[in-house]
Amino acid sequence: MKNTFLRLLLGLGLLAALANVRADQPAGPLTLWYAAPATNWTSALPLGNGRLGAMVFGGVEQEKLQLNEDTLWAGGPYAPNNTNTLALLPEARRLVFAGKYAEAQKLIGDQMMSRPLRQMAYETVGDLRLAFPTSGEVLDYRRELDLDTAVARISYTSGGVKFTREVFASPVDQVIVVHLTASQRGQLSFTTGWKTPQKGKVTVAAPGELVLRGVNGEMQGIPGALKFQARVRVVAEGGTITSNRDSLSVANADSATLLVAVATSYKNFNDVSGDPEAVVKKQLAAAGKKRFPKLLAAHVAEHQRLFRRVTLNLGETDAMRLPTDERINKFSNGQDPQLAVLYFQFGRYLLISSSRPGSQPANLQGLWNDSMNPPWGSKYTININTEMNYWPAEPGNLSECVEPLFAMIQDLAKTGARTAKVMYGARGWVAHHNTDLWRATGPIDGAQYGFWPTGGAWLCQQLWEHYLFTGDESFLARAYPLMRGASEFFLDTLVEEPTHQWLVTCPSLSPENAHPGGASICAGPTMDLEILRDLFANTINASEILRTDAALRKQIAATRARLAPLQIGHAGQLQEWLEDWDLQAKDIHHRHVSHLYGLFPSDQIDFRATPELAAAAKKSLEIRGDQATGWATAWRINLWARLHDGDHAFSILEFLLSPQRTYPDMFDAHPPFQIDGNFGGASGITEMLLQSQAGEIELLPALPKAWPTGSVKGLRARGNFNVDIDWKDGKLVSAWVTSLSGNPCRLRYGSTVHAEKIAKGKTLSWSGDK
Ligand code: FUC
Repeated sequence: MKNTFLRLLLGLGLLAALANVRADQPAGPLTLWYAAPATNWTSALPLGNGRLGAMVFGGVEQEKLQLNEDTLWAGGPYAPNNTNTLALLPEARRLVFAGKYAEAQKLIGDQMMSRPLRQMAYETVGDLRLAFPTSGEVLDYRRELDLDTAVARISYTSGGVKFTREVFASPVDQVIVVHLTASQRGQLSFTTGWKTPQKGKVTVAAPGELVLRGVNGEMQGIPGALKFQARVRVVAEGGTITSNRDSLSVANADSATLLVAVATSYKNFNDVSGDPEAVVKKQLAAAGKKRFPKLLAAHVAEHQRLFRRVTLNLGETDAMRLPTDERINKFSNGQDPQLAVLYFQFGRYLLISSSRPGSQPANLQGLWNDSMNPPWGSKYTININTEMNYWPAEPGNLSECVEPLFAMIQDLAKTGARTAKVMYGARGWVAHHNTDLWRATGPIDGAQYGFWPTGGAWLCQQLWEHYLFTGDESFLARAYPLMRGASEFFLDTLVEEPTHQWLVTCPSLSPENAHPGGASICAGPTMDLEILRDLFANTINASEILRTDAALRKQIAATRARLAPLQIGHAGQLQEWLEDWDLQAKDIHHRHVSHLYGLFPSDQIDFRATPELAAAAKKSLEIRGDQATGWATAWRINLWARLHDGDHAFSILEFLLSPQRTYPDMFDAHPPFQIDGNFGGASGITEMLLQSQAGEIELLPALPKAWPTGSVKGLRARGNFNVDIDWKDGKLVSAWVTSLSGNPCRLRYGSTVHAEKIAKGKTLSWSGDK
């Protein structure tokens, strides 16, 4: 870059960077900021309103907004159930119980998987590009994302004129808004146009409006069945707007506002008859009636309604004045506790931006994807990743952001009922390790990853958690049929293993780990039994609360009692499989720690209630090691927090928040980018400060030495409590617990316990004494 200031800045490092923090541009504590434009996608800044996403690059001469709409996926409605599977199930089971695992895996892989073998991918819309005239020397360049307002800002001075860009994705007006200003009249000129890898055509619609019409891609032989439309309207103050063949040029304006609307013809997984043109026209007509300040104010108010519910303070240092990418490079120096706050709040920001009522749930990349063929299709991997996305939601006071996941489970209960019937001859519904926009539920990719029938059952855990956190009985009435259907599938498909006559899943696998039998396929992996113990308990509890299905309840309870138990192996570890295989597995450091589901997110293994199992889980964690892919690292933080070892959890957080696992824009690096690590990391930070499983609200259960003094406000605990905590010198100062349902409350700080029924709406303050 021909920019002497920037070169000096890079050369002088810290000092120059500090000097760049100008008095008129303070870096708010919840701001990500950079001294240069993004050079690649994982440096660009994410915006989203749940449905519409943008990655903002902030180039001086070329602005690029890479856009997503969350229903733009490949393919169309399809039903990939394999009609041969059912007849082959007995033979697959026979092979597994005869110890012929590799043969079972081969049979399954060759003949029992979904057709097609892969699911559909999430696709980019393309880019909105803005080309600005060549600039002279650029001074005071700054690019930032303010998490508190959900606005990205770019500013710089060129030729004595200060230029600014503000960009946001409004959940209120359902458009992306780009506002451009210049400090002197008539100085703003640019040309804008679409660029897309999709099959699309660009036309000028009305004066100042540019339309991209397209159809989605074919995949795996499933033809693209979606139409989509992206439409930008340019409004300029002063100057002129000229329509070119496939672009619009603004010349000598004072300021300009671009409104961007995108929609597809997706209505639901079975219906693609929507009219995207009608939708975007309506959205632009409505948003176009409002001036920029009004659009901005409505956007900020709606964002802050959710975002501002939680505040976290872990102490502030001078390191906060550095650009965010430099802070990530230096986090392990231990001088920047506030970066953990930024990471936590970035997680909450990403959830608000990628999952709002009415949108699709957050996928492997949340909402943000610049490719037609992203890693793992940017789908919903439900053997950990999608569940992890929602771990921070309830404790992080973003309960309504889980709604898209609930809607997806409702869809899966329909498509998965077909899979249950056709492929297993069973009642209820089943989903395997992945799903997509079309809610495919069969086993995919390969037997060793895909033939795992417990994905839907795990998702159901989120239904029960929502009830535990909110106490919402009408929600439970909606959730119960989904839980019952998931349970029924297993009532019909669990089988007796020959040695102990325990009930187990078969064939199944412990996500995606190969055991020493030369395969992943096995019977009764520990994780399945843990998930089923939860699913069955939740279904029983819900049926009691709702006073329904007494006979079924009994049957579920009898089945639950016969599930294979948790076992401790010869190394003192929690066994991952029915057999004591852990130390002979091919990869004893495997990223998945599936059998530790019982410790987190579940509470079947508890630090106090089941100390032997907790010690075994700890042993398993030690064998696995601390460093893994992004999400797997994040899971380990949560697990160590549940083991009440805050310093160990923190040391893993240091790795997660290093350049090895965090990109410059703070996106999680699997690598490649995958958003689950962001959400799992935010959850891990919460678990260090507050836990509420096992019938207690525990304050500061895993506070690391690195955070001696701080406060958190607005976290939520099971039982529908709001919790604020202050601590100093590593000790609790005071907690304020507000009961939102009037439930009994049992508080714990270390070995001190206090039980009190706080009346609904009342707050108890407690300093940790009896
Ligand atoms: C699971 C994990 C991988 C990756 C993929 C999307 O298969 O094992 O690490 O996260 O999902």
